[in-house]
Amino acid sequence: MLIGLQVWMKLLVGSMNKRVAIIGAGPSGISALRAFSTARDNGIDVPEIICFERQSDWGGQWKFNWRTGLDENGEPVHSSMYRYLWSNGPKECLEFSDYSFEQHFGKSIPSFPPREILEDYILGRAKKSNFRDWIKFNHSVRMVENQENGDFLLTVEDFNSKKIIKETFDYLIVATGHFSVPNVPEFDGIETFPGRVLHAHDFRSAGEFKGKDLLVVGASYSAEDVGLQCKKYGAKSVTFSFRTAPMDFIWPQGVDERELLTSVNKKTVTFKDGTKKDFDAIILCTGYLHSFPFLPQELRLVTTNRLFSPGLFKGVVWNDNPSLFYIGMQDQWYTFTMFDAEAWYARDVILGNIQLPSKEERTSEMREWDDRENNLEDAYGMIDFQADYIRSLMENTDYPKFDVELSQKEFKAWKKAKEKSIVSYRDQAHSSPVTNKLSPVHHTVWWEAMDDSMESYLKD
Ligand code: FAD
Ligand code: NA7
Repeated sequence: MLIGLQVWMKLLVGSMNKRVAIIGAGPSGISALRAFSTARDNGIDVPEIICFERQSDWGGQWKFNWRTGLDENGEPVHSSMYRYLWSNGPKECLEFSDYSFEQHFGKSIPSFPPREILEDYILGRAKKSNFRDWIKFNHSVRMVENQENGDFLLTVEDFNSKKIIKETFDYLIVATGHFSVPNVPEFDGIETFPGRVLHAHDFRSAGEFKGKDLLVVGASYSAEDVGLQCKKYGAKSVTFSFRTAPMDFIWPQGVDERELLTSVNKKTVTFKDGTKKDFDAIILCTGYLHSFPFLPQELRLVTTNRLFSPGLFKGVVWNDNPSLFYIGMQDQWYTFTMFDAEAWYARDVILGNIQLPSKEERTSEMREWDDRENNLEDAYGMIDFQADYIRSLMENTDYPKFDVELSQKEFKAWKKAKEKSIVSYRDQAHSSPVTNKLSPVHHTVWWEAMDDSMESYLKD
């Protein structure tokens, strides 16, 4: 009760002399920093902002890490990205409405860029925003305590000074991502398998599987991309194993889909349909866990990878304590644009520009989104759901408008192109909802493009 009252007092008093902690300087944390720095640049008084990032640099997942397991500080390696990763959705559908690709690269570029290009784009906007000194790198948040007066007490390990620091904040924004802690199921007999068994989180290079018979468990984005890429770079065969439903794409020769494996006996894997096959390696593309070991139970988001995040009003505000915000916790069709829309919303609640409705009203609106998700029938419905969600955020803030309807259309065209050909959807060109221009076609078809360097990609 006391905490509830204090929180409301804070929201009423506004942002003067307040402190905001952001955890994570990946794309979501960067969106939050951008939202506040934009207000600051417009002459608005903003609170003191401190962003804690446990890696040595910004970019989150997009900062490729050759390491697996633990990093140089003994922290779990964050990034799950791998060599030769090309965007799996059209870049037009993630384009910042306040910083277009054309503005960054000085020309229009094709629709499915490799990782390095997207990293350069995200960081390009960040570098121009003058907020890097708000970030404390090599700082890992270990514990958050919600104090009686409503403040958040953060315990942070500083790997530079090797010290533990404690600081209090009025508001907390959690932007730690949710594709980093692998979900690793057990399969009967897997300990007898003589080859390499790894989760997609530890996958770094398709070259390792050249000439090999590969089993990929899972039927979603990671499975599709890791498996297909291994085939592209020379795997002898790729077998996907699904739990619920096959991906059912028209696969290239040497790729097939089977029901879930039931057991492993040395090299031989048996599937639910009774078939058997020998493999050299197994990659578990079985998704990730939302993990917030630093948060106490009452502040902790507990969810699976879904569109509506339970407990979060507008997918952003912790309903039980509206001084706490999460960014980027949803299953992601939209990414950077959605993180921006969420960040602008969180910022405006903190600045007092948005007055939140009562808890009952918030709960009722959340129930509507939850019901809507539970009744979705297909991927097209999911795209519409997330587009409407972004609209509902944007109508409350001054995040520069972009053509959401066009982005929906482009997402659906992309989905259709994938159904038509999984190896050539990346050769299509999409239109930008920010500039309204149709992007050029890439000089080399993706299936034959082995060089993913920036230099090669940006060639005309
Ligand atoms: P992250 O990028 O995960 O960043 C979170 C940050 O929080 C990290 O820097 C981490 O070090 C930091 N952090 C975590 N815990 C702590 C702590 N306790 N203390 C301090 N700092 C902490 N999206 C696309 O749009 N297009 C794609 O093609 C695409 N491909 C993907 C491929 C893979 C393999 C994966 C895993 C994801 C892909 N994504 C893609 C989605 C991707 O997750 C988002 O684009 C984006 O990186 C999410 O940003 P985020 O900031 O929410 O999380
Ligand atoms: P997703 O999209 O959460 O998918 C996880 C997949 O793993 C999905 O097909 C699940 O099957 C499957 N899964 C989960 N547990 C099991 C078990 N126990 N057995 C078999 N299969 C299982 O994660 P992704 O890694 O593919 O994608 C996440 C992000 O990373 C995405 O944004 C990409 O761009 C990169 P189900 O269909 O639920 O039966």
